[in-house]
Order: sequence, then structure tokens, then C-alpha cells
Amino acid sequence: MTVESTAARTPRRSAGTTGAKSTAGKRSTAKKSPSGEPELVQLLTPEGKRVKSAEYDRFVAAITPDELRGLYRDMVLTRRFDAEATSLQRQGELGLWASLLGQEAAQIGSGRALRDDDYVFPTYREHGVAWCRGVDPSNLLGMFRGVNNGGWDPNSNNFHLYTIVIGSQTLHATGYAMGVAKDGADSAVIAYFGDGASSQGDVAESFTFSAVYNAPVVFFCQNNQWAISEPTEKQTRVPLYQRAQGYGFPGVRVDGNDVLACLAVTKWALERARGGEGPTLVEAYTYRMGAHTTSDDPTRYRHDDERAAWEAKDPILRLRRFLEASNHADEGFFAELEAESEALGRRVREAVRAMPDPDHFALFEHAYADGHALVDEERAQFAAYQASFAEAEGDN
Ligand SMILES: Cc1ncc(C[n+]2csc(CCOP(=O)(O)OP(=O)(O)O)c2C)c(N)n1
Ligand SMILES: [Mg+2]
Repeated sequence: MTVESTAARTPRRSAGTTGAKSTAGKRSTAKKSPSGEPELVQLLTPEGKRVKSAEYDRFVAAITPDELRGLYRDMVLTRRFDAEATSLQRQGELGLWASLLGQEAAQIGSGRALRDDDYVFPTYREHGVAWCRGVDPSNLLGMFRGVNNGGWDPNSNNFHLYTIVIGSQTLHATGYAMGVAKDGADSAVIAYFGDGASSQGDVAESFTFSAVYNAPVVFFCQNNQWAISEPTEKQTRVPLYQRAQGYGFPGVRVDGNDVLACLAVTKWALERARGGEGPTLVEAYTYRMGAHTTSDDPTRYRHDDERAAWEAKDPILRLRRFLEASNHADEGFFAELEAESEALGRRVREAVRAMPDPDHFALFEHAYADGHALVDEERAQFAAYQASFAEAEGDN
């Protein structure tokens, strides 16, 4: 059961980790702590300290201060855009918005690991990945305003349209990756999905097919602890990354609030895909700081202290601490970025307000190439409905 807007559950006190004890097998790449709980791959602590990793350091060893500032800029601008979109919904300019607040590191780290010729299959929350792919943020808002069915050409940026049917894009990604392999290309495919989606049959099927066909696909699960009102422990009895083992490919849990770790782990998984080693499951352990969407009220099913605990692990704050401590960024950098953020907010606001309303009857176009009797009937019904307003106005 999930609840959006009409929840009546008792709020849960703590997200904790997933319910059952770890039973990881030998193919899992995450180490175990002495308590037996799985450890996250982490390169930056919440305090902004760099931690060494024998396995993953090589993927970020050559990163320059400029690139580190770039990751910070990506996260700040994505958060600013996201906040603007939430405000626009509250002002009635959008019908709905699904905020990524708290998930910036998972999305920017994995998004920046990709090459231009890789292909991305997102859910409806991947605004940070869209940013990395060069999709104009304003274009993400058309669908949420109800004026178009997508807003960008998927093939211009190798970034598929947002998918709201939970988990289905993992199948699209798997099929696409099987095609990439048949073409003999060395590009890779990445499919984003959530902890809730991991319960879908589509995801299980895509794991089976990608493993058996050795498809060059990375399954990037953002475990943000919630599927609307359902906590992760209602989705699984083992940590999600361990699911991969049963399908015959590796799974790893990464600190989803650590942009460096997400970058490194995704690069590793993409390298495997390109090298013909097949799929990888990356579980980015993170937190949905906001509501599921603007139609949801999370105070009905979770306590504020849970959010407060995750605020201490904020992905942007920890990179800022690292940049400051290592003298990679000064006050001038942060001030300029603040101004750039505000300019982005203004630009997006103006772009949304200027979006033209579509022709109402466009809704019926392209449903079938050669038309269909049912669509004709629905079009006629809709025309009568529209005409009823004109009559009502005439009566007054
Ligand atoms: C097949 C299907 N079932 C149900 C829904 C309704 N629904 C929309 S979002 C959502 C929860 C998804 O949770 P998760 O996969 O964890 O992603 P998150 O929203 O947390 O990013 C559900 C059940 C849907 N869109 N598609
Ligand atoms: Mg979720």
C-alpha cells in the first residue's frame, strides 16, 4: 500500500537500514562491518573528510580542483532548479512536481560518470542526471505543467523521456543494452529506479535478461528509503544490492550522499559494461528529504527527526566542507555560484510562464498512425464537453 495525500498511518520513527540481517555472498563487492551490517562505499565523510578506498580511488584519482568545483556547482544548481519547480507548483504554474531534494550526489555523481554516447533511462525524479546530460531544465517542466508529453528529444542527449510506470524503464534499458552489444559498440546504458521499483516484476525480468545476455547495463537504484509512504523494509528482507547475487552479477552499495563515491562506483560499473562483463547493480543509499511529490504529505507517515538525521549527511554541505578544507574554493566562488543559482531560478520561472497552452485536440493525435474508432468517439465526446462551456457562457 502506498499513500499520497490521504495518508492515515502512524509515522515511523526511524528508517534505519533494511530489515533483515546481511547474507551477502562472495560476489558482493561491499565489505561487512564487524556487526555484520553492510558497509557503504564512501570517499567523503559527512564532515567532508576524504577516505581512502583501495578499490575505488583509482576512478577519482585524476580529478582536478576545477572538476570538484564543477560537481559542487552541478549539485547547487540542480537543487536551486528543484526548489524553483516546487515553488512554481505551489503558485499553480505546475500541476505536480517530484523533488530530488537530498539525492543530488547520487544523480550528479552517476551522471558525470557517463560518456556522451552512453544512454540513460530515467524515472520521473532524475533532474540532476538530466542536467548532466545537457537537457535544458525548463524542458523538464512542460510535462509537469501539462503542456506536452515529454519536452525533449531523447536522442539529442541520449536521455530517454521520464517514465512514470514504475520499473518499466529497466526493461527498456535492458533491451537497448542488448542492442548496443549486438551492434558491437562500446557504449553503456544506465537505468535509474527506486527502492519501491525494486519490487516490480519488470525489474526482476530485466535483471534476468541482462544477466543471461550479458547486457552492458548499469542498474542504478536510488534507495531513498521510501516509496511514497512505504519504507524500504516493506520492499526487501535483504539489502537491495544483494539481490544482484541471485541473478549472477555484482551488486554494491554506495553512500548516495557522497558525490565522489557515486562517481567512482558508477565509473567502475560502466567500465565493466564496456569491457563485456555485463550488468552491475549499484544501490545508492540516500534519502528523499522532501515529499514524494507535491501531492504528498510525509508528516502523515514519518517523523521529522528522521529527516533531521539525514540533513547532517547533506550531499552539498559535505563537498563544500571538503572544498573549503582543501582550499579548492574561496568565498568568491561561492558568491558567484549563488548569483548564478538565482539567475537560473529566474530563467526557469520566466520560461514556464511563457509556455504556450497546447491545442486541446492535439491529445488525440498520434495515438494511432491511421486513426481508431474509439479515439474518434473520445474526440467527439471531448468536443461536446468543450462546447458545453460555450453554451453555458452564452446562457449567462
Ligand atoms: C506500475 C506502477 N505502479 C504504481 C505506481 C504509483 N507510484 C508512483 S511513484 C510510486 C513509488 C515509487 O517509489 P520508488 O521506486 O522508491 O521511487 P521514488 O519515488 O522513491 O523515487 C508508486 C507506487 C506507478 N506509477 N506505476
Ligand atoms: Mg524510493
